[in-house]
Amino acid sequence: MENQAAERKKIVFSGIQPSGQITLGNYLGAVRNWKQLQEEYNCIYSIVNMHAITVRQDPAELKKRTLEAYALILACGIDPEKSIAFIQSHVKEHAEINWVLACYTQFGELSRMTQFKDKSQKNPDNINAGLFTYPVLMAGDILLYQTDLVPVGIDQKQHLELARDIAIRFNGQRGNTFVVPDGYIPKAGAKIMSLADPTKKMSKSDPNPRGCVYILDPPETIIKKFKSAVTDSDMEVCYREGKDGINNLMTIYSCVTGKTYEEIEEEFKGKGYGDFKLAVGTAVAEHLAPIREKYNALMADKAYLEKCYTEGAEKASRIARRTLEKVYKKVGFLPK
Ligand code: ATP
Ligand code: LTN
Repeated sequence: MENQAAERKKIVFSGIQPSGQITLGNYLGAVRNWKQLQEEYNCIYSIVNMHAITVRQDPAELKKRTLEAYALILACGIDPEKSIAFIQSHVKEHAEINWVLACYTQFGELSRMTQFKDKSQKNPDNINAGLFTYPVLMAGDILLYQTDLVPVGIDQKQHLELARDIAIRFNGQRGNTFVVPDGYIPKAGAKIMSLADPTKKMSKSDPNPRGCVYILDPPETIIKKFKSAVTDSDMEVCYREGKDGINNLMTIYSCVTGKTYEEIEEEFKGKGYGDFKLAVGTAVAEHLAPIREKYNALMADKAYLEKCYTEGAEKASRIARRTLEKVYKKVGFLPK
């Protein structure tokens, strides 16, 4: 029995919204780890287009971005032979489990979600019910696959804790049904800040593109954005409280080069911020160049992408269906 448990490969699930162009923050906080995890675990990754419509999206644009985001995660190293990569709306079980889980989630719990408060403030004319129940849909994504580990940036920690609470509650009331998932939040890169305002998270729906580095930005644009990154009036490249801009650049540099903060401080001792910003920009541009190339090749082969996401949805649905059937039985829905 013990052996059997040890032998079961852990399941990883994560998702990304096609709500804008994928940023360096999404990459360092999440997608980069997705690639590494697939060597060791059974990984399932989704382009969560159902989550994206909690904020108004132009339909043609959403459709285009969904395919682009799918191609981009493959370009970042997600291998559709090793992992399951699919588009959320293609697997109807996500919408179905959402209803049941919504009935196991409290209004008060959802009212405490900081992302809901932030997004309601940003979109005061469209505080829709979907935006409010967004974390339930996310809990469903995770719980449908009996997920053990969820690689996300730190901003998703609260949603993840809610998913755990919902699983524990459902298991407690209806008997063991779901694996209770754990988060997998990277030590470095879990919250990359905007280059234009280093007190704010780099976010793909930020209307100001200056603060955001997009994975598909050409090298010159990346270097230009880093050159104009907001820092401080100090001169020293060192990681210290209050130096938000420099700390952010050091984190990014460390993530793409593997150097420690001490090594970075040593490398830029006696040099100005100008040299440092150029070095970070160049390192990021070099790191992202192969991803951009691979992306362009994938986008030129739409038939291959279609084959991958169709097969991905079939594989995902097979797993999701088993959990959904179990859930329907546990809540007492009469079988067809
Ligand atoms: P939006 O601005 O539309 O809310 P987003 O940029 O926050 O989008 P999501 O699709 O919601 O991106 O998130 C995808 C993944 O990227 C999540 O795991 C999230 O935690 C992570 N992530 C998002 N922004 C950052 C960031 N600035 N630093 C590190 N990780 C991030
Ligand atoms: N809410 C997440 C996206 C997301 C997700 C998930 C992440 C939707 N479903 C399931 C991990 C697991 C976000 O990044 N904003």
